[in-house]
Amino acid sequence: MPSLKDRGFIHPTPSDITPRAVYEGRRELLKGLLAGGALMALGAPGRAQTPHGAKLPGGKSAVDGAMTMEKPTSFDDITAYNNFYEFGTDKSDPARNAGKLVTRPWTVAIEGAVKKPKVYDLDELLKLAPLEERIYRLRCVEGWSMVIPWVGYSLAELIKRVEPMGNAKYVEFVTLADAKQMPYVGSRVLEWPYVEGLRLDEAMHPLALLAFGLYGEVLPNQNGAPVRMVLPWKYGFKSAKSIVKIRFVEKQPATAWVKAAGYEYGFYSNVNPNVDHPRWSQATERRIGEPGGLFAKRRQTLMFNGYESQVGQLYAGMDLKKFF
Ligand SMILES: Nc1nc2c(c(=O)[nH]1)N[C@H]1C(S)=C(S)[C@@H](COP(=O)(O)O)O[C@H]1N2
Ligand SMILES: [Mo]
Repeated sequence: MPSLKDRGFIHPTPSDITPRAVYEGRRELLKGLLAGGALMALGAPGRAQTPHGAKLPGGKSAVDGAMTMEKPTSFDDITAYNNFYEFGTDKSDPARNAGKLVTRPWTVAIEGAVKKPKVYDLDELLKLAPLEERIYRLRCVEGWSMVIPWVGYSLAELIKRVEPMGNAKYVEFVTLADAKQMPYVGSRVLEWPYVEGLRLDEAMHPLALLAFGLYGEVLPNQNGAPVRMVLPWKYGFKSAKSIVKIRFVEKQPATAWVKAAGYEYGFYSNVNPNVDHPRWSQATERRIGEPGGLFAKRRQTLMFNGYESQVGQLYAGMDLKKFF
């Protein structure tokens, strides 16, 4: 099998990523241009401003670990610095290219080993359980992190209703792959659709969130509208965006990143500062939006991204170097 590099792309190393200082510089430039009213003349500037969406408030969550005390990253950073490869490989591509994604009507098909398979309409899904606010840390495998106030409910709420059968051992998430709307679907960056997966007990954990919004508003398209997963103890790529199908299966799903580079990205991909990526350390991380740009002090990455007391039991007795 050809390596990702031969196919023209590889999940970037931290040094490949647009240096924050450059990115911040562009922002300052953009602010200056806005102040001077010169934006119209410029065409497409470096940073697209995301308009605010319809309100979607969430109530207080009683789930243990649902509310980190850390300061949320700004709406502008959360919506301008994204990985969503269907829309491009630069951090600024999703904000630029996802604006026209049609997110209504939208359905999510529940299939496979369940007693009650069903195609849910988005509006039905939104009413399935009370929406909660969950402030989670998100740690990307590339070595940066954010704090995001999501709106959604535990995926377990949906799983309970469809009644998995005894042979349902894993859950597979299949996301939209529409080349007409997504310019990189068809490119050789990854195999499309983008597929992710969890063991059923991971999927049932109350922290595993089915998210519909952030900052009390419907999800911006670049953040995975209209519905996505958020798994705060795993690297960001496990949290599939723009989900169209959830399948209950007996065998471990073949996920997009494992297929692309299984020696670098494992099925579990729990945040673990003691297991390095083959090409870089996972011991520390850079918090997006903190002053200092590239030279800001890096934070220590925490085991299971700081959610060890909540999720550690799921992995009791497992060799985490082997099951990375
Ligand atoms: N469908 C899809 N989901 C995806 C991705 C993607 O490329 N396609 N990227 C993942 C990665 S690498 C990260 S870090 C998170 C980023 O989520 P955010 O942009 O909301 O912060 O989304 C994940 N979900
Ligand atoms: Mo990521």
